[in-house]
Amino acid sequence: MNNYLQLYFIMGTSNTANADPLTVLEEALRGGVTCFQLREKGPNALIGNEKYMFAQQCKSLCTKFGVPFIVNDDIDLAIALDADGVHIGQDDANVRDVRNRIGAHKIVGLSTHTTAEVEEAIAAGADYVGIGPIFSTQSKSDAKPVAGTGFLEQTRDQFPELQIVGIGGITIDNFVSVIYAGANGIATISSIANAKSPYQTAQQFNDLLQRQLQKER
Ligand code: FQP
Ligand code: MG
Repeated sequence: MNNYLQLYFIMGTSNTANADPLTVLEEALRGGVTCFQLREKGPNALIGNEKYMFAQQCKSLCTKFGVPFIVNDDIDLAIALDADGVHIGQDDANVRDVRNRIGAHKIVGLSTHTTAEVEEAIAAGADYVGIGPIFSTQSKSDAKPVAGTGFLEQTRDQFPELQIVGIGGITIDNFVSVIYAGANGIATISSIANAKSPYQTAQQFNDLLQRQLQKER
């Protein structure tokens, strides 16, 4: 699971317009996404047993493709499903508590916006940090102001070994600058979830990412 952050797909049932979310996920996986985060949020989000059932189906698709299945925010759900990990923001939970609850071998990701947060993420044993929004995004109504690649670059300079994924408004046309800034990978909702062909788009991302990451080495 070394390069699992490379092409990190995030989705919930409200992100796929008229397409069936499980079909979109399967296509994205077929196209080569390297990690999946279930982010079931928003006005029409599934809850309770429906959320559980949907999450279980997502997990089994991820397992079929050998891709880590990460749950956004909902630690209980992650534990109930024996998910591969969780992603939390600064206001969601405490990384040390989450780590204690889900276990040493699970993936814990944390959103960070300041150097102090990055230092704490490392100290608390987060596996990776999410940095963004790099560009402007429609996918998150309470997103922070656009940050560009500056903070990511600075974080990479300070912490050469840290696993970093860039997020927010990332597309086929702009992701190169995010890798160039030092990200291990990019996270996206809409560029894949809303693509005409999630399969082709994921594949295209993957090809170009591979090429770009090779150049960096
Ligand atoms: N980075 C990533 C990842 N995933 C995310 N979900 C976020 C950042 C945002 O808690 P948060 O996390 O600030 O907002 P929300 O819970 O609404 O997503 F790094 F994985 F790409
Ligand atoms: Mg959150």
